[in-house]
Amino acid sequence: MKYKSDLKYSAVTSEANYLNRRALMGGLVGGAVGSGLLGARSVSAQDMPDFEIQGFDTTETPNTFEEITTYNNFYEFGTGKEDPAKNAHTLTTDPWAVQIDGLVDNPGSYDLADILSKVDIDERIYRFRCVEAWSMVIPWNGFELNQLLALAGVQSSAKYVRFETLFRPEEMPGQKRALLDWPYVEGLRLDEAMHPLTIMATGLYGKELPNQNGAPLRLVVPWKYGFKSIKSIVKITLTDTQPLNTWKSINAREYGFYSNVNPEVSHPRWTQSSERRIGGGLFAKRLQTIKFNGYEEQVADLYKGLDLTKNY
Ligand SMILES: Nc1nc2c(c(=O)[nH]1)N[C@H]1C(S)=C(S)[C@@H](COP(=O)(O)O)O[C@H]1N2
Ligand SMILES: [Mo]
Repeated sequence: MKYKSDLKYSAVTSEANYLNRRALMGGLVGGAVGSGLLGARSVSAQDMPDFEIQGFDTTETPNTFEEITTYNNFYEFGTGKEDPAKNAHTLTTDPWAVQIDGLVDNPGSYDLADILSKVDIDERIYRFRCVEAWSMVIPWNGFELNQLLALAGVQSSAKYVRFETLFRPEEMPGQKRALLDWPYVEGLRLDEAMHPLTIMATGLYGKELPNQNGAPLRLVVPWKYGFKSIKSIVKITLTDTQPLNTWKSINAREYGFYSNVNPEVSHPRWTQSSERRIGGGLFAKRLQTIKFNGYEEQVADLYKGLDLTKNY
């Protein structure tokens, strides 16, 4: 699927009209969101991002290593965007094992080194969209989660996959505070987990995954809001019931289970129709947010018959 670059003349015209309408509405919209996350500046025109997905990769220029590793969400190391880069060096990531249990034929503790000897590591340049309405483009290294699930042997009664982050407050100072219910938990439906876009990342820019990005093993699901992409995973459970993920457990009105990127469903406190690309500079136009973060062609089939305004 292409964006912007393949727009026909008629579409370009309608985009210009759209931008004019936005400009006219600017004052009104600016007032309406004045107290929210986007309130600091009045609403400016949004750019349609210029990209296509070729194979697995977006054609957009990736963010720099510096940007990707110094602007993070990892509450185990603090709630500030710069905290994880400052604090996560305390985490011991070797040795590392992942407990795989529940509805699998081969439950047990899987040593990470052993896992890595049995899977295919690939590079994936993915769009990444946080629920807070910022985005990046990240060149991950990793393997498809379906390869790990195949090693474990998923039983036919399994419908969901539940993931847990390490709980080690001595090394994860944020876990000493009752900020979230620790450990951080996430979940996917089994078909989402088996999708070839869903990866376990082990690196970025061809280097080992920095601790602040979820070393040594983190989930990446590029069509969902960033909080689904759980970091530093130590436990994977196959189950027949929908797992309760951490952010939904805290505030189910604001954060759901599916959490598919959707510009049409606003967060109760801010719009999801646009996003700020990290590294774009202070005066960059916001980018339009794309349904399923640009991966609609690849994943829309998973949600046939599901009302995504209710199942957010
Ligand atoms: N364990 C854990 N995983 C987590 C988080 C967290 O706080 N703890 N934050 C999530 C959120 S909100 C986002 S946007 C991404 C950020 O990933 P990045 O820092 O590698 O860009 O990690 C997600 N995974
Ligand atoms: Mo996020």
